[in-house]
Amino acid sequence: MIRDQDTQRLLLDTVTRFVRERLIPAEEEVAETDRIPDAIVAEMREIGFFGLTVPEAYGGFGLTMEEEVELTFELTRASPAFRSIMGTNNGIGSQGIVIDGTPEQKDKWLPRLASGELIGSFALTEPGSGSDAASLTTTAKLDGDVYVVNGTKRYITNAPEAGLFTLMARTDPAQKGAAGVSAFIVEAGSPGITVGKPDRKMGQRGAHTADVIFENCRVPVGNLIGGREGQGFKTAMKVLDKGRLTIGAACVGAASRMLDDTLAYTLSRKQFGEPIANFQLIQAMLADSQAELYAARSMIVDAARRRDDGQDVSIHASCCKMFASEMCGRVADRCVQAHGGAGYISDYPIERFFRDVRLFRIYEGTTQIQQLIIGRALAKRGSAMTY
Ligand code: COS
Repeated sequence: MIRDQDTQRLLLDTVTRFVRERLIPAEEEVAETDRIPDAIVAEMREIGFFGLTVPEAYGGFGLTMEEEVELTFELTRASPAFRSIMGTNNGIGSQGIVIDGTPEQKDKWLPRLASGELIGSFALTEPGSGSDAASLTTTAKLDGDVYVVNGTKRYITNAPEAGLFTLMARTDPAQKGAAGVSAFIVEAGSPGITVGKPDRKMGQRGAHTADVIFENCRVPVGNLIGGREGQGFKTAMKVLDKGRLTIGAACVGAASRMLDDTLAYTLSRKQFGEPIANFQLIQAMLADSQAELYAARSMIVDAARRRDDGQDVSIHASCCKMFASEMCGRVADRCVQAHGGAGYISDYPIERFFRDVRLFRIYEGTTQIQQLIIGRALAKRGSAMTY
């Protein structure tokens, strides 16, 4: 749902200009220094990028899902690291509170996430619990008016920058699965929290992940999301349903950038006396990429509209995340191929994007987990989803 076409157009224009004038020119520096310049982060705060999805009542823009994916298509034409720094505040780092938080929790934390004063982070994965998220072993033991948290979280996006974690921990050790898990809001500066060294990743330099270790960290009972134990796994899944739509949109943005760069290259590169874009075998790669890009974009907009309409889009979100991230991987591969030797040289952005987009098929649920979610749902229904 687009609430107001004029406002949306204005916002999209702002993002498009910011991407063209500020983000793309800074990509090289970010890749070299592994850091987004402070001035750019400050501008992002000023424009309101950290609060895009936080409701207006708490200082955000309160974008609908359709508005958000449209904006993400534009924003992610620049390196994924730029989205990552503000992505958790708009997605997995805030939505637990937005979706399931109590009014007091919303009042206390959402304005600070919306302004970008705090960076939010989502702590679910552990050394022994990745795809099987319900098997997590971090514990939160009630002791008077605090929960005492112990455990290690792994590959936590924005952990080095985080001011606030949405933490999933087991409050009922007798319940081994999802039912024993609760979600908490944990301030990063709390005693008993250690953030590990940033991981050395294949790509996405400028976006950081790290371990977060909890040792007898005392979390006030008031920070239990929704005020009820045993709901944390469901909160995490709801957050991921939304996150998977946004990742799908990020795949569309990255693929459209890669295709544009490749078009520019193939139109300027001459072989056999003419631009290689004139050759049918190159055109086949461009055409396949364009068609798949269009398909991914269309399904994401459809799923976003359904979510705005109040429908359960869990299956749609998995379809979008799976198709769009795999599409993005295929586009990246074809674009490197169309660049020839230049595609393997780091002077060209495609070499960097090829590494950066590999993560899309892994985080917020691997392709195989999306297959499992879709396949299970179909087996339960006994019929195809008709739209
Ligand atoms: N929305 C709301 N509730 C959900 C839900 C969703 N999308 N998905 C599952 N649930 C609920 C189920 O209804 C069930 O509740 P009941 O017991 O009351 O019926 C409970 O959560 C457990 O669900 P389920 O039995 O499906 O859990 P599984 O352990 O089988 O795990 C998968 C499901 C594999 C889908 C889940 O663990 C997953 O998504 N793993 C990937 C995690 C991931 O994406 N990690 C990335 C890192 S975070 S960036």
